[in-house]
Amino acid sequence: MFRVLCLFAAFKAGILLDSGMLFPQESSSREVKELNGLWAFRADRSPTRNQGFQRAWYKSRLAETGPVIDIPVPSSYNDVTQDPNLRDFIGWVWYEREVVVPARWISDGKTRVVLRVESAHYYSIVWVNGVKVTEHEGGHLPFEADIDGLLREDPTTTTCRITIAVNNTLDLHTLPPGSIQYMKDRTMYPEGFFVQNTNFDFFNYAGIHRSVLLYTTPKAYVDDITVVTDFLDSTGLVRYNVSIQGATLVTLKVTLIDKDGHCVVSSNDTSGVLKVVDVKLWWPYLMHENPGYLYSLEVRLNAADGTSTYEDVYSLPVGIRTVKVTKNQFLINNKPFYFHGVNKHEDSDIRGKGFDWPLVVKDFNLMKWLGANSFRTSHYPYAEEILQMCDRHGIVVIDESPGVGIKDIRSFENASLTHHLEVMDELVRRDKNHPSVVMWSVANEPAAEMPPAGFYFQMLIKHTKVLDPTRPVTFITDSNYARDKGAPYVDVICVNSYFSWYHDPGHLEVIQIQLNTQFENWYGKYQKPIIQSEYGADAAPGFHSDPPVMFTEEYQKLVLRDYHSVFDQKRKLYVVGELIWNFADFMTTQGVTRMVGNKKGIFTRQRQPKEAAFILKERYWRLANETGRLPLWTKYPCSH
Ligand code: BDP
Repeated sequence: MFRVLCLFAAFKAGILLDSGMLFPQESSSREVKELNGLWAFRADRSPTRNQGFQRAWYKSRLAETGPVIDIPVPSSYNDVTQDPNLRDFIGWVWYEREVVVPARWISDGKTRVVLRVESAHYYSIVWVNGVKVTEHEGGHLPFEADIDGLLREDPTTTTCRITIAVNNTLDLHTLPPGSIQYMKDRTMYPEGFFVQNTNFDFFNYAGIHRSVLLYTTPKAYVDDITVVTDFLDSTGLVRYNVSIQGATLVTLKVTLIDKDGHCVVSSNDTSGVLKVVDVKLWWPYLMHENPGYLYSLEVRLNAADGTSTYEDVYSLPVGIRTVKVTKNQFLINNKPFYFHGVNKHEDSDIRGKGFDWPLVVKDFNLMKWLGANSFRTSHYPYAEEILQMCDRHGIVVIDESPGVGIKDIRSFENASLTHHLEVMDELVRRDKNHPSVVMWSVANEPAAEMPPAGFYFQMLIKHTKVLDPTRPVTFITDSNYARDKGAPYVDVICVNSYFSWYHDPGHLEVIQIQLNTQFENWYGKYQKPIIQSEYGADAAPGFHSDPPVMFTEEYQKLVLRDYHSVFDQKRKLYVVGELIWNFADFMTTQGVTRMVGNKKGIFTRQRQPKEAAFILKERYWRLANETGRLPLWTKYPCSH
């Protein structure tokens, strides 16, 4: 108990942002209006990409500024038209939509109206009726603005015009970083030619990728909730803190409700510890007969100011579980947990990185079919709806920041570090309450051998631990263990390697010896648990060759087989997980090493299995049978 209290004190102190970012939800006191669908769209094709600002496109209807097209939200804009220039467009694009706001939201001065964008890549500026309401840097996390004051300026009209300008340009201090290169040789390139350079291996899809919505709360409202859980024997402990905005005089009721709707325990304090007798713990998929058990923490606040009274109700799903790391184990609820899972991307045909429920549901069904108990959000934070699915299904998540492709020494400067720390603030603020999230990953394959990397990662990891002392922190490494400047600070070593692919291509016979050396070196030096956070090989679906050659389905299968035989030796010692690269084929920048994208998926981009998927399925179910307690139906996985 003392441990929970201490952890929580630090957790609370760590959050530097001054407001919460609770997922918008309907309740007896809150309404939600999704603004998804078709938006008017115009790319600023002027040479400087600045015409929209010079001519103040936000001041009138976008269609009055020039030609507009329909673009769906949520979706990347890149792949939905036939225009090659839009597919590869770099710079500002403008979105606009007129919205009818329910009249009572405007007339009722006790209502707060919030405009929220779940994610827009990369930099966004938002106007309502021509007035700027917010701007935000970063392509994968939500931002919002209170707009009721603005709407009430003209209470006679219930329509409002929302304009969002989004710029996908990446520079040395963005996350991920990139650089713009102008080609000035007119014998080689046309006037104004420039390219966006990046050091990451996925297409820089752009646009409004997740929902845009309006939601209401009363003027006095539950702004944030933080929970930290623990248990002692059969008693669960839910340490909670509720922060409130808009009122000082408040009565509060916090009630923990079980899955059957029974009130388990309640309190009237804004923070405290709830004791749950005969607790039902949150367990990962395939580790327990009843994975993903969630209570619901209902927070009901009543407040009053001189003239009005307010009631607000918010229900937060709560999974009670612990995460700990020893020198050679990863423990969930004090039991060894072995990650047998995948790395993913938010990526699909036509939509690009646009959120799409059918895709999300298909991917969860495929992961469960595969027997995967976990995934890593390579290489950026995923939609919160995906984490909610993980909470409910017991799929364990390594939650990664967009710190991918940090390879230029200038991207380790203070400006970059400051922004990276802010992104961690936003990420932890959004995802801190998800039981499925068991570890933070601050970056993927940075140039960890560069001199400033040590300081950079020390700061980043320390900061993340202050934000959340309850979860381990890692970054994903690919570099030589002896030169890695960040590894001393991580809790779990996560290593990516591609033996017989990028090194010794075609030589399957090197895999076992090189992988063994990799593990022994890392463990010998750091004595920390290790996850093989990426491994794999490209396979063009339908390409076959025996004896196997690179890019065939046979070769991909054999790479997996050789990796697995070493995992099986080391998982008895200190290897605590294996995550295949990748769950599905995905789109990349064009280049000579990529044939219509990266083909290391065990599923195609259309989510059909390659032969490797069956190898992995057989293995993951075997691992689950050895290490977990399967629900009855899973004894016969083939029928599912
Ligand atoms: C890894 C990167 C990943 C790439 C993969 C590959 O982390 O983003 O897609 O290599 O080359 O090093 O397939």
